[in-house]
Amino acid sequence: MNLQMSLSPRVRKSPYFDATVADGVAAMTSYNHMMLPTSYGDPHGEYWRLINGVSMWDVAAQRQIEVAGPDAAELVRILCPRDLYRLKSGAGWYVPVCDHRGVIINDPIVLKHADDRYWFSIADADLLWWVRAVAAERGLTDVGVFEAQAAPLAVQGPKAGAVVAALLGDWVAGIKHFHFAPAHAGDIPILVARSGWSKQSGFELYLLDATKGWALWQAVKEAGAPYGIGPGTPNPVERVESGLLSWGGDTDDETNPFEVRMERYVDLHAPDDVIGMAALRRIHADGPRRRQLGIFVDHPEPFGAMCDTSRIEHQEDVTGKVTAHAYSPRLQRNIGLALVPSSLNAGDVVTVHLARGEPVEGELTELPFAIPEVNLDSVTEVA
Ligand code: THG
Repeated sequence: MNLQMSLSPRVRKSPYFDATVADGVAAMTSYNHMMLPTSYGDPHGEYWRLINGVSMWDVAAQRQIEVAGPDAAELVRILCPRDLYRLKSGAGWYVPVCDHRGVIINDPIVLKHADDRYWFSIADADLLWWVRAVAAERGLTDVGVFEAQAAPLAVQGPKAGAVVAALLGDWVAGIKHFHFAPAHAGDIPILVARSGWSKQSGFELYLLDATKGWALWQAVKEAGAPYGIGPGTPNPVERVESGLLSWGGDTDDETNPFEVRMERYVDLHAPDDVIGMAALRRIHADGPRRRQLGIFVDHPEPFGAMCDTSRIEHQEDVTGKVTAHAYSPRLQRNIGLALVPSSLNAGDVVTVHLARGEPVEGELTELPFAIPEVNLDSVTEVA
């Protein structure tokens, strides 16, 4: 197949675009109307670099919706079903932004810069229009809502801390989980945060001057060279192993936070005027219809990172779906994320209808996947 995706100004380039091309990016997707690298053509190397070493990702497509002004705090409070009054300046929180039905319409990290200034670091859905509409409908007029010029570059993996310390100084070791601080990489203004879409630890560098994408990429590459840094992308295998949610992939137009293990990010005692609160309380009281679990899929061929969903069947009338498939090199098994009726449990055996071929057997399991303690270097050798 020689299919290409056409580009136009509607699908924007990241400030790191030229640098990722120079380093051999092989595939991209569109995310928040921006190109997002998804492969450098070496899935095996990219996975193990993240697990054992350090990887750098152009995640500029994680756009920042800034909410700033005297009404900002009130607007953000109404948008988030979480006890945000406890969020401190310089920290971020993972939040399920819900509609009036309690359905997740985005799962951003909310970064608080000051009492009157916030960023929503968004997943792939247009939150800007929602935020503006809610502001207008609730009479919150003294607030600006716009896309900030900030472009995250993720540095992820067990050696990420050493690389970011080499780049910015040892003080970065003092940054706590999901906190952030202003910094300079040489003359490049950034925010440095301890966050990132992997469970291998790491940082995100928010570039604040879009003309310096090439320069920041090269600076990180140079600082990381002694640690074997290489380019990567949000990893489709590690994220399934770790059970990290991909909005729009693992969620659909009916998914609420309780179905996808986000209960701990919902405050059921939030005030009644928070959007979705009544629905969330009702869903919580009734019990959610579905639940997200991991699944082991019994298939002889190792899965590539397939985007198709697969239908799950259990005793004919009970159905669900596999929303992400991956071959886990550490478990040496095909795994996936499953959205199934709440009546199903870890240990239940189901039938999986893959996009091609005969139906196969799957076994549901808890998330995140339990990765055994192994000598990772030796696994790298055999895999
Ligand atoms: N970083 C930044 N922005 C982002 C993402 C990111 N925007 C898009 C997308 N990712 C938002 N979605 C997520 C999903 C999961 C996590 C972060 C953002 C995440 N979850 C951990 C978990 O579920 O175990 C930890 C959550 C917590 O500790 O509160 O990290 O990656 N800037």
